[in-house]
Amino acid sequence: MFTDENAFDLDQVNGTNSRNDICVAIATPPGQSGLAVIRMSGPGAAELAEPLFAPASSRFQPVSQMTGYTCAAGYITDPADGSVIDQVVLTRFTAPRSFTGEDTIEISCHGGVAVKQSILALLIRHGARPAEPGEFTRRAFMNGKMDLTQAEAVMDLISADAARSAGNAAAQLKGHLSQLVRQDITEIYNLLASLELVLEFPEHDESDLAADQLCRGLRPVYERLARRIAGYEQGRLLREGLTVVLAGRPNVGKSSLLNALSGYDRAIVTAVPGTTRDTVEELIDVQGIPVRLIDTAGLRDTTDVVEQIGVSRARQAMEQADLIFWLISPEEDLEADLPPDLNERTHPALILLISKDDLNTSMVLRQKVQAKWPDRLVMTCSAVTGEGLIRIRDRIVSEYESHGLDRQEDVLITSSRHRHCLDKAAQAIRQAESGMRNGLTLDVAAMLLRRALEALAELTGDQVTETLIDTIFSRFCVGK
Ligand SMILES: Nc1nc2c(ncn2[C@@H]2O[C@H](COP(=O)(O)OP(=O)(O)OP(=O)(O)O)[C@@H](O)[C@H]2O)c(=O)[nH]1
Ligand SMILES: [Mg+2]
Repeated sequence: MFTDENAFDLDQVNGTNSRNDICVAIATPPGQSGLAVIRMSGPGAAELAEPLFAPASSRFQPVSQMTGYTCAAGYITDPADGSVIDQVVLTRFTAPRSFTGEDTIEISCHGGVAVKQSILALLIRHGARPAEPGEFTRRAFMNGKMDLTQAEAVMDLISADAARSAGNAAAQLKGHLSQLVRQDITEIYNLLASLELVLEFPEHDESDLAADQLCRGLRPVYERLARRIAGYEQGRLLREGLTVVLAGRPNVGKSSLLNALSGYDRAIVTAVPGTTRDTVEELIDVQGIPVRLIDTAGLRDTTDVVEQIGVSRARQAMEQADLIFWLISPEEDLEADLPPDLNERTHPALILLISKDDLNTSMVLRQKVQAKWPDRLVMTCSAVTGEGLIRIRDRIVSEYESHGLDRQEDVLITSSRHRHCLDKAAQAIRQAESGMRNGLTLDVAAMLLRRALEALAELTGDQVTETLIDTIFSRFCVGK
């Protein structure tokens, strides 16, 4: 039950809605917890908090006189009637040394829903405004504390499900992506500068030389951009997870394998063929890679309406899969007609997985299966003994890694926005380069380079529109 604890009717709130007023929000997740943090940022935040906070000891300074990075224990009290709302620890950050770059107060209070709400309401009554989604990060960006890719990384970090995704977001948070892109920007600028020199002083007539130099200079820039774009596919998988589908005929052990891989009894397992009637999805972490593992209804012709829907969902899941394990059980009659999918299917990443290896028939079966489908990789496993599970995980990892073209690249492009900007820049550079070889005039080449620079500046946020900023930050949660 997630109520929106930060929801306030904006009409009730006095004061302006300008971007540098004081905004406040509960920064910790909704619901009950041991502790919660309420965060308030904007010029005058300390003065606002001062009359509402009674320090626990006379040794503590009044809030407005506390120095940055210090905290004080005390009580949040309502001056209207002197009632104590909660015992808290208040931390002061002074501008510009805070996350947002503004004066910031953080109140660590107890995590009861009523307590958090009362403190939030009190601060709002005394002049703060409920923060919009992502407003704290937006302020940090506006105040030059971080660039756009770093701000986006903050959000990725919050929503990262697996260690590698978090690691990549953390690298972007450190600004690695922008650093790389800024190197490209500098190089393109230098090339543009020498080009414009020739354009401005045509009497020197060095245009042939300039064209030659430019072509040679642009090639490596283009190649780097292209490499980064190629890394997007891997970055996307890191962000959205690799989709791995367990498919096969009824009763071959798909659900049992899902349970074994996810470590708990997620899906129902019975000896009755046709147990699973819908797709069952579980997000698991395989060596730091987020994996959407999907168990499907066993494929067979059936008159049962519910099962029919399940079968068509199973086919859909297979179509969207990055990797399919097609399970074959030793109990299955190999000579009987297998679903036509398997014969005709051209999914590049379909692996034949002989299940129930503990039944001890697999060696012969394996040879038979391999003979029947010589082009496919054949593996074995048992959900009962756990045999083969490590190989399955390793296979998932190598599938993931096969999408990565350049492993030296230490930051992956994960956002489609970034990819779009890189695409635009790379295209412009390529046009300039190939155009110059075919007699493109220098001024057109210069225009193309400027277009590439604009696209890259949009990526780092050095040159963005208000609308774009709004779109990006609206994806954030309130309190961040
Ligand atoms: N011996 C042995 N039995 C298994 C193994 N995996 C599954 N089984 C048994 O096979 C039967 C079917 O297992 P499920 O996991 O429900 O198979 P399924 O492919 O999900 O079946 P449907 O959902 O009906 O398509 C159950 O009785 C399981 O206990 C295994 O590795 N070894
Ligand atoms: Mg099942």
